[in-house]
Amino acid sequence: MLDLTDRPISILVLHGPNLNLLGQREPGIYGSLTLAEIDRSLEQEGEKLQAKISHLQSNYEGALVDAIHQAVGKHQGILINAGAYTHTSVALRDAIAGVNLPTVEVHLSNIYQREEFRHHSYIAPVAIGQISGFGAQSYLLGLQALVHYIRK
Ligand code: CA2
Repeated sequence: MLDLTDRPISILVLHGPNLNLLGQREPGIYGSLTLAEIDRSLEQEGEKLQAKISHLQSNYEGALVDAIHQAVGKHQGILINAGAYTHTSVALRDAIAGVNLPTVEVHLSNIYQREEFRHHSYIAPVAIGQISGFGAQSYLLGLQALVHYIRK
């Protein structure tokens, strides 16, 4: 018999612009793991949480908007590091608000300890929560929080 914890959950992980450069430059700010390594660790964490992970990185705002729209009916939640679009994109915010899927915003760095322009997030008001400053661990913490939120 199925109980709530047995429900199959599928999570869409979105990485925004320049995150494909991870592990190659700026390890002091963003850590030394590559994006592929972060995705692999999310898949492993997903296995523990019984959640399937699909991931996409794009440097194009419209591609991220399209992926959010296409998540409806396919995924139960979104984990997003929108990169610099966090601080600029009304389009991403409107897409997240429009699909009404629980979304967790994550950042590798602590955006509030950095330049003033990084302190504002267009995503935060439409996300169920935000995790910022724990390096690659931010993604894992975000995934745990999202899956627990969906199952509750
Ligand atoms: O801390 C984060 O995760 C950020 O979302 C990363 C974005 C930045 O614009 C946000 O303010 C905070 C930048 C991602 C760029 O990643 C790079 C990785 C290696 C080398 C250069 C950029």
